[in-house]
Amino acid sequence: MNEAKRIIVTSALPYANGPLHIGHLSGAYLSADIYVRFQRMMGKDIVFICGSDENGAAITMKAIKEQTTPQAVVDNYHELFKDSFEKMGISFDHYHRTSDQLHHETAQDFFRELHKKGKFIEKTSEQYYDAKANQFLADRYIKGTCPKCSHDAAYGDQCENCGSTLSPTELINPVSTLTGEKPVLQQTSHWYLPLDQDEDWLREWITEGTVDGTTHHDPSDWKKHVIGQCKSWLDGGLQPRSMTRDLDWGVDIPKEIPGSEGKKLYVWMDAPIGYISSTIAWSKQNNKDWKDYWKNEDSQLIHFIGKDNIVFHCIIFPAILKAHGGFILPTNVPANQFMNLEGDKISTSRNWAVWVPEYLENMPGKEDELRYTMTRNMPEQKDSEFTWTGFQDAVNNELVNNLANFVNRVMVLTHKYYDGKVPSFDEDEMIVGPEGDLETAFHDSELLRLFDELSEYGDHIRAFEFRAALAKVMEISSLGNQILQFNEPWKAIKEEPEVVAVVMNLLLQYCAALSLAVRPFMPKCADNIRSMMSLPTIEESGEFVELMNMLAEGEHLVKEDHQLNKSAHLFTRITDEVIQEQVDRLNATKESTEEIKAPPVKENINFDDFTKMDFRTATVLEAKKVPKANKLLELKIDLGFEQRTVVSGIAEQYDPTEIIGKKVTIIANLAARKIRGVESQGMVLMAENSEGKLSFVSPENDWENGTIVK
Ligand code: B3M
Ligand code: ZN
Repeated sequence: MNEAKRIIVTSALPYANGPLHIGHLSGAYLSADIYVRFQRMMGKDIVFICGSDENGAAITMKAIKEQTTPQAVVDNYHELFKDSFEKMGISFDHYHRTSDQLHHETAQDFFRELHKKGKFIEKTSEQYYDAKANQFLADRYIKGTCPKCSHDAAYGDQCENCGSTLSPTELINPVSTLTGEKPVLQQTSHWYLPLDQDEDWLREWITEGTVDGTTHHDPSDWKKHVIGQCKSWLDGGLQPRSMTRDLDWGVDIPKEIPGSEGKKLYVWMDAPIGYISSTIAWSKQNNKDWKDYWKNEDSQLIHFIGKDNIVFHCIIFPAILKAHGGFILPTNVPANQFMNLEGDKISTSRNWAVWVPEYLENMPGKEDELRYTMTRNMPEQKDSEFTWTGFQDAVNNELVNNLANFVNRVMVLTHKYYDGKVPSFDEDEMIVGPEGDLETAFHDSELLRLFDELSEYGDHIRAFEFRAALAKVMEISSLGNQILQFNEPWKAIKEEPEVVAVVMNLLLQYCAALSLAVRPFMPKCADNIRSMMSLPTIEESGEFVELMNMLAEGEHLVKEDHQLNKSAHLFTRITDEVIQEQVDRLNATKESTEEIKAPPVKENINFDDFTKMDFRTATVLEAKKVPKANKLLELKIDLGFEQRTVVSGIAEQYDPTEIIGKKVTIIANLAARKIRGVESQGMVLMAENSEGKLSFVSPENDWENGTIVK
């Protein structure tokens, strides 16, 4: 794989129908920002693209609910997003919007090109029509009784009570949410993308990383859960997917195409094209050619998204790009898993979230603290958890006690002993290293240690392992604290001033290196360190390359006699009161849940009976529906010492794609039995609540598969 000349990075376009919450940040925005800031410091030609996703039924539903217009809804959230992203330091090169005319034209040109090339198949089908509203109804505009659990307010596409995926015609007693009328089935035609015809090349591209036998990327660079989800979709068989809808809001089908009247582009066709229209807008403002980034094989395309968007970015959009022709395909789609909140899934409808605008209002000036906490808990490989006490611990025990404390001590001692000037020193002086052993004045070899640590840091970021890269930064700060602790300059200054000079000079090099390493994660903290040290502001244009060259040459990052500015505290402690306030605020919004009525306990068994059962931890590797069995999924489970097939009755609540990588508990010595023709070798433990909702019983820690549960 040759080095990319250009990189285009996109973050999922947030739906403009609700504020951003921390789950959005951890999923697609903070991760991308860390990566882009680092690559800018590597001197890369990189462009960071996003914008508001303003089309689709979700927007018009919100407008109806708020008795306003779709444009008013998207205008409000578009401004709110821009403000939130800017304050959180998400440094897009261009933030566009899909209600914009340029986007409509770009998306229409895309549709026109596919239509001209005969890439669509036109199909007529029956859809619900509301005669009073005089329009066809999108799935979400239809409500009725769920055929699976009899919940009386299921939507046309999904029952939120039992989680079943539905189609509108399955609903019992459907009504239109627009007028309350009973809708009638009417014929309508749409343009479908025959994804079934893309299955072969998509499978090759996803699993081999090749296109028509030519290497495109290395699949081992992709996250396993992303590939696993794509394989599940491919194994399930791709179906033709309609790329148009009967809607009154969104991108018109080009007027010259017969039958286009009243039809709009499917939002998941138009939204990803929003990345391209946003790049076009950016290129116009920056005198660049957008085609260099989207149509040139020596460019790389990287999509940052949450796991619920994987199929759209790894299957549907690549199929659209390939159908159009001339576009590059994504080199990587490092989708994150979900961030949960205080033991529960973040939920917009249940208002169970830490909303970014609220955080910014309640915790002014603490953007870097949130960036730090979100990164150290980033759900890179599996779902993770945000808790307010965890936030407090991360800030107080790590940012304050480690990083801020280290930089402050070095600054204060330099002012105290050398009037704030970087001291000169004797190269041959002995000092105590971070391992606590007395070593020769290894000042320059110590700089090589910094070089090694920062090389690993850079490798982690390039591999989208942001937690590990951040841990490296904190490790360097800890090493610095250890050198301080072992050499005790406050004592040695009288008897061995020459030792103190080496130590303080060295630790000032550490601080200068940290100011750059911190930058992608906490830009304000980085600027504060640079300003305290009276070093040039970071412009994010190749500084990291320069740093590494200097360290490799043993060159000092701050020169002798360089005058520091006054020292200041980088972070302050978060008090219990502040945390309690956030927890109370969160709980005040949580709707009360009915009293859970647990079924009676079964009759007792003796301990010997219990010891006969062998429970183990395991991971779901693959999942697919069992043909003709609505309730069943066939799972491939990794038990560590072996892989097994297990059939599980969870298909009505879990989509195969969303459980790849899930940690589960299974009973491993249950005799194998055939279920609908599939031999099931064990059983996955599920908790079922009083409403019939299911939940996995997962181990708390991420230990090896096959761990005994007793
Ligand atoms: N707005 C879905 C979401 O916000 C959608 C992303 C579009 S990226 C092209 O999760
Ligand atoms: Zn249901």
